[in-house]
Amino acid sequence: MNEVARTPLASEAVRGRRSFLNTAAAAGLAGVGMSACSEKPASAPTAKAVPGAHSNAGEPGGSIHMKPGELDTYYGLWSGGHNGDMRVLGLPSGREITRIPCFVPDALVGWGLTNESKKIMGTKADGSLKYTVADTHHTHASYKDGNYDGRYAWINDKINSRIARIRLDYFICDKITELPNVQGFHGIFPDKRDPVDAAINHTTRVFCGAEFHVPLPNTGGDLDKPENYRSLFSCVDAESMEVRWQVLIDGNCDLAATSYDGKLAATNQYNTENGARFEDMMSAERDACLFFDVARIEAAVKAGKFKTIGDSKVPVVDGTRASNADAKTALTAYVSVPKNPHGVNASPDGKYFICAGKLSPTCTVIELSKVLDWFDGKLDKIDKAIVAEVEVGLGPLHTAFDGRGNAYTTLFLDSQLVKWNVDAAIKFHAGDKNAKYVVDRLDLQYQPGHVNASQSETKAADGRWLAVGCKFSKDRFLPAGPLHPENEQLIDISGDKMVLMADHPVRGEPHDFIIFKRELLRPKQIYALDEFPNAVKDPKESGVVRNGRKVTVKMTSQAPSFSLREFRVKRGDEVTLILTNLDKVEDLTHGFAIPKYNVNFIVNPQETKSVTFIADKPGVYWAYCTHFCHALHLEMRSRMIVEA
Ligand code: K7E
Ligand code: CUA
Ligand code: CA
Repeated sequence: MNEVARTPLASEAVRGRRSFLNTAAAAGLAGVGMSACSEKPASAPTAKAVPGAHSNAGEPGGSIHMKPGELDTYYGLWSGGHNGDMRVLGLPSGREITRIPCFVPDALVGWGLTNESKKIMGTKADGSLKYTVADTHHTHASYKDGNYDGRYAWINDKINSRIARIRLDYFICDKITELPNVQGFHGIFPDKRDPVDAAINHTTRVFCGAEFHVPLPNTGGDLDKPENYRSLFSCVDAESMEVRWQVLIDGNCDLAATSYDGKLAATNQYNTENGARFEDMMSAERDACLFFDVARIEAAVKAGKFKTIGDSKVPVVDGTRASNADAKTALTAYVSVPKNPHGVNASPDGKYFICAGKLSPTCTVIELSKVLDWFDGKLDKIDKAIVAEVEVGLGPLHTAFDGRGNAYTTLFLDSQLVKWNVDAAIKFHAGDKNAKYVVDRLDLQYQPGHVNASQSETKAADGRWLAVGCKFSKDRFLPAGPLHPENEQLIDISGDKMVLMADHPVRGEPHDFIIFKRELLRPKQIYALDEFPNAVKDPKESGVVRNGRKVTVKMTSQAPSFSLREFRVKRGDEVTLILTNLDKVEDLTHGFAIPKYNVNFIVNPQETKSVTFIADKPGVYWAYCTHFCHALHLEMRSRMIVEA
């Protein structure tokens, strides 16, 4: 009887669900209805009464566990370190969603194997890749009105002085530029608006600092004269990715930052000594934070006041101390900071640049308006732009912000995160010894490097989440041999006290990352055929075209088959195979592998890729789809016949 009694209730529930779906469909929201897993919105307050039924994700103090099917509220773009890629994370869960290959080959997508990716990466005369190693550190995204606009992100390769651009519509690398005449290219930062044209309120330049000194040009001269080695600060055009100009400086560059008004770029310098040996680089008591007046530099370039170095055609202006002593014409300003500083970060209110001390237990706060006063001849000494220099702990490296006036600095030696109030630090520095600027401290595991908070480097800093890249994980994860992962820790900063929420192992070594609201991106999930000039737009265009020993094989894919069941070439032919995936269904990716020919790549919906190889081994080769696509995925093949 009980069963019978319950039946009407169950069918009511079914009817309720159906009618919900129908309502949604009627309102033109069928897609939303289909993906919703309950009649109640996930954030319905009543759900909280049921433990475990609601993730609380996104609420202060809430869980960061995502229920199955629940999407993260933030994107994280993480540098992939010496894996040479960029990683995309969902936050607050910390789930890795994808990796975007840039500087080094990637076997999943065929990056470094396809002709299109090789063209972006750069090849030698024989067609092989120019570089297969990289060391990515910093990633930053393009701005509009002081916030991310979802167009591009950039990432650096320190080893080979390259900067890569990521298109954030497709999450792919589309350009790589190698900077001339520099080594140890480290910090990058996009500008946030134009210094002159007020109508340009978005990123048009990316600034790049070079850490190592080299002979200029580095072609065999001055080998044993380190005192002649120099370092350059470079500006890359955000659209063309050409190097616009470079500045010859005293000392080196480390990290980079830009002002919200577009007027200044900055870099911290730990080696103002121009030392070539360890001890020399630490001999001076104070190093510098170096500011660049972007408009003046570009005026100097326009006026022809530059030289070029070696084979490079890039204009190089003189930003050395001796040539820039007169504030009213200076291109550069050297603000002194305690010895061997690390990161420099601009506060989201646009007022301050903060240099972390590294070897000094301090952070130095430099006021932007005072630096501008110096350039205008209104401030007699540039160091008067320093409005605070306060002790925060041992080994300060990088600083993030919450948009509520607090800074969060990693302390590498103390293995801590220190939360400190910038206004209170300024008051303390001005003599108010009652001003308590340290708000909170949190132990980290272990030895933190970069730190960033959600939206921290934008005007929309929201003080919600903060992540720290810990350089050592030691005992935090299951032991898996001598190589330990790094420990990315997630911290809730929405309250007065910082709360450690999660440890995530990551493969070494991400260094830097940014975290921003998911609404800022509108990624496309299907390519446009027109993005590819060589697209095979119709299966009828498929076939083999011979031009002497060069053979072009055109093919399309539509689950579960390739347009050519077989194709014939002759031994010794140079074969270029072009494959367009004509499937338009989201998530319907195919692979294409040829045994013994070292070929494997994938084509996403409406994407075209090509590979070129010499058919040097006669025989039958079953080219097959490597990416699960259909119930008949295993049958999805083409037969390459190489005639002897
Ligand atoms: Cu501190 Cu390359 Cu930004 Cu590493 S750098 S942590
Ligand atoms: Cu196509 Cu698997
Ligand atoms: Ca130094």
